[in-house]
Order: sequence, then C-alpha cells, then structure tokens
Amino acid sequence: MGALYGAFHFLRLLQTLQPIDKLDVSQKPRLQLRLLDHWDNLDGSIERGYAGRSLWDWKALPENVDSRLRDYARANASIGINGSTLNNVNANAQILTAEYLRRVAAIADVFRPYGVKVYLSARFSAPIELGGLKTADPLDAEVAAWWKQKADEIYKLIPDFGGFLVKANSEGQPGPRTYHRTHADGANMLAAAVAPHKGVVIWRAFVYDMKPGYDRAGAAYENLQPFDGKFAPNVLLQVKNGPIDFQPREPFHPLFGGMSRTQVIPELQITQEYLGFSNHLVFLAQMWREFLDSDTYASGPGSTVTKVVDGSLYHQRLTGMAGVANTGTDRNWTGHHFLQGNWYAFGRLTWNPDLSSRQIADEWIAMTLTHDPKATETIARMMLESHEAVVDYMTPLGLHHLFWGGHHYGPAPWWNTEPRDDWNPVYYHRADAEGIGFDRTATGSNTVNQYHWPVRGQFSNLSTCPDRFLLWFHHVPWDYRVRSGRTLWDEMTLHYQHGVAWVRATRKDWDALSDKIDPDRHAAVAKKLTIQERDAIWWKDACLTYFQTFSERSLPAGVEKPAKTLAEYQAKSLQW
Ligand code: GCW
Repeated sequence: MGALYGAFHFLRLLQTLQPIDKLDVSQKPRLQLRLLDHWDNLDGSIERGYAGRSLWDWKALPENVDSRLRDYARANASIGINGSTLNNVNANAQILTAEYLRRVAAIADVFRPYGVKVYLSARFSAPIELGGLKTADPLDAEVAAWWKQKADEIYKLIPDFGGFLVKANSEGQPGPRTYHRTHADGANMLAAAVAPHKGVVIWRAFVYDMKPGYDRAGAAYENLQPFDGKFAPNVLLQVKNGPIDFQPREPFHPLFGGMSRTQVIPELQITQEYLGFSNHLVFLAQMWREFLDSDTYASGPGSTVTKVVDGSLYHQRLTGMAGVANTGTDRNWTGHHFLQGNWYAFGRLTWNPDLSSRQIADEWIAMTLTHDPKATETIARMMLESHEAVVDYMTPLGLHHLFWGGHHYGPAPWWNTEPRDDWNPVYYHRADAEGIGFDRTATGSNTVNQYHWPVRGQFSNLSTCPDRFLLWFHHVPWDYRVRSGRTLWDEMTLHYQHGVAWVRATRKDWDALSDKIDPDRHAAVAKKLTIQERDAIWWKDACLTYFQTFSERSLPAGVEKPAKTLAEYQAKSLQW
C-alpha cells in the first residue's frame, strides 16, 4: 500500500508540475480510517444522492463486476481513502443475507488491490428479520450469538472486512433503546462479534428525540456524552461536524472536545443535501477547514478539532474521518464537474487534516482543469469564495434549516407542517415582530453550555458571538447593530444580495475562461452556474419576502426587489 500511495503521490507531483529532481518524501496518513459512506439503497437509488444511481449493480453481481468499480477504488486510493461503507445507514437487513454477502465479497475483491476495505451498515434488528429471533436485545445471549455467527460468516468471505456502521434509535431506525438498553450496550455487543477478526463498529451519534421544549442542537450530546469511556476499544463514535444536520454553516459539534475517552470521528457530508444538490458550485474544503480549525478548548487553547480527531490530544488507538459520498453513475461521477473537487478534498484532508483549502484547490485544478496560471487564479478564487457566498444566499448570520421540507432543495422558511417541530424551519429561525434567531443561551435552551469555556462565553455573549453564528445562538432584535454598524435587518438583506451578486460575477469569470477549458466541461459548468444564479435569486427573494412580514422594514439601497409575492414563493415547488 505504501508503494501504491507513493506512486499516486509521484503522479500528483507530475500533474501539478512540481520539481521531481531531488525527491525525498516521507509521509504517512494522519488518520487511520479514511472512509466514504454511501447512502445507497439495494434498489439502486441513493438517499441524498444527486449524481445518478448507485454504482453497485446488485442484480449483476457477483458474476458481473462493472469495470467502473475498479476506477472508483483506484480514484479513492489516489486520494488516500481506504474504506467504503456500501449501503445506506437507513439500512436494509437483506445486505447481511448469504446471497448479498457473496455480492459484497465480489466488490471487496475489486477494491482490495487498492487498499479500500468494505464496511456495511448493519440494521440493529437483523436478528429478528433474518434470524427469526424474537428480539434484538443486545444483552440477549442468542442475539449476541447471532451477530457473532454473522460476523464469522462475513469474515470467511471477506477476511479484511472493515466492520459495521450503525444508525441506531434515530429517525425510526431500531436500536438498543428499543429494548431499554443503552447505546454502549448495543455498540459493545456488535464490537464483540467483530473483535476476533480485528473489525470495528462505527456507531453514529446522530440521535435526537423530540421532547417538549427541547433543542435539537443539544440532543446528540445529551444522548451520547454520558457514555464517554464506556465503549469497547474497537468502537468509534461517528459525529456530524455540527450539532444539527449538515447545514451550510454550523458551529462545531460539542461532542468534539466532550468525549476524551471515546474514539470520536467526524462525519462530513460531501453530497450536498443542504447545499443545492449537484447544481451549486461550492468548494467544501473551506467549510471543513473552518470546522477542523475550530478550537474546542477541551484541554486549554489550541485543542482544535483536528487535534481531537488525529489523536494528538487524547491519544486514542483508532482515528478516522467519514464522508457521505457524492458519487453515482453519472459520467462525471459527481453530477457537477467541480464537485469532484469535494471528493478529492475530503480524501486529501483524511490524509492530512492540516492541508489548506488553497493547496487542495490548486492541486485539483492543475490535475483536472488547467495549468494556465491566470485561469488557475480565477478558478481558485471561485472555489475559495464559493462557500461563503452560498451561506450568504441561503442561511447567513447563523440561520439554519430554512429548506423546503423533505427534499431540502430551495427555500421554505415558512414551513411548519412537518409532524415533528424540529423538522420545520420555523422551529429554527423563530422570527417574530421583535427579531429572529434561536436563543441557545441561558435565557433560552442553554445548550451553549455544552461547549467549554471560553467558547461558551464567546458564543453566549451577543457582543462577542461571531456574526456567522449570531442567529444560531441568539434571538436578535431587527434593529440590533451588528459589527458593521448596520442593523441586523439591513445586514441580513445585504448578505442575501451579496450571495446573488457573487454568482453573477462568477458566471462572468467562468465565461471568460472559455478558451482555457475544454468546451464540453466549460459548457456543462456554465449551465450549472445558470441554475445556481436562478436558485440564489430564489433564495434571496423567498427568504426576504417572508422575513419582511415580521421585520416590517424596507429593503436598503442595493438590495434588489423580489419579483414575486410571498404566496407565489410558497406555491413554488422543487426545481432542479
Ligand atoms: O439529514 C438527515 C437526512 C437523512 C439521513 C440522516 C442521517 C440517512 O435528511 O436522509 O439519513 O440525516 O444522517 O442519518
């Protein structure tokens, strides 16, 4: 594997025109488990997938293995990824049947030469569904024996099987709590089944139960933090980067820095569920950098998420990072040419979580699009500015979850019809005549308490809370003066306008590169940018028209008037 990684490094040096005359390179990956999670269903669809169908053709396997699987494994190896969870965390137990395991083994055979191990999402109730047992209680001896036998069966077919990924007691998935057992009981029982084979269990922390007056942002911490130090040595806890759900911007999840005796690994979302699907150009390295650089202050200043994750702070035995894949059967893999850059960036950051977004962008541009210095400068700027711009036109100043229900494409801040409060945008923005934002300080839910000092103090205090998290932590009056000296309302409208202006300017910049990029890809990206411009305007207009019904303030100079009425935005359904 070292030789393979070395070869890919060498190719990268060539492709990025680096000198190779005095090569003396010594590197090792900083994280051990460098994983892509696929939310692929057995029927070939992909939950939150926007680049075609699943790459795994279960009907054709194991006899026929699509040659693209080799390309996929090789691409992953070239960026350092060494594991792939094949199926959705909303898991179907069928994947664990003998019939499917033979197919999984065929995929594992193709991945093996590239150092990519296969993992599976395990449905916690599989002993009932497949084994005919009456229970899936993790403390039941028959249940534990069933999983042990299942693990033995898997390892016979796939000796280097990575292990199980589990979404338990979350969004309708079964789990140990169904049987009045704890998350640790559930994880450790599965861990015992794979331990003799050196497998791992990756337990997800995305758990949130609705209860009266609760703040979803605090739920995962409340549910999982009490189990710090209680997980078996081969269990990793997979925590989303932020406390809600892959929003365009979130503060770091308080479980990073909250579990010093647990092997915590981040889950990032490469696929753009809340970021315009595969239509919007957004370079996620920028967002991930912000996350990894966040200081948790868990052991004083400098306790960054990177240090929590790479083992330098807590010296855990196993480290890793998982990304929810954005790949599919689309010819360009990711639906939008630029979004290959996010797959690339994720891999590079698992190898070295200190890489700068600029370096990653430069590498990707040189290896993918052009060596022309001026064009590179323009494209790198587009990529590096893109995340802030998308946040501006979707959810500026700490707003979050303003998305259309269900599919999550486009704005619907008025949405209030989901069965659970915390699936509704109105639950998150709380706009009223006085102001807007979710009070998570002592006067509100107080989940800001889950952070260490001085982060807690910084976020709690309106005057020290960074603008980018203002409405995440505070309910702020419309006329409150933000750092710029403008009122909150004016500031918000200008952020939306800036997002739109950025997409317009970016379209022009891209158009000007037509002689530098091959015509097919240039045209494909140009077309996507027209969709992004349309959507940015839609976001700005729908959000401002709606929020204006509360603020009752006019739009400041420089902010374009929405073309339609609120009723028209509310009637508009999905467009992509
Ligand atoms: O945000 C939600 C998504 C679900 C997803 C879930 C999770 C796989 O809308 O589609 O389910 O997160 O991460 O488990």
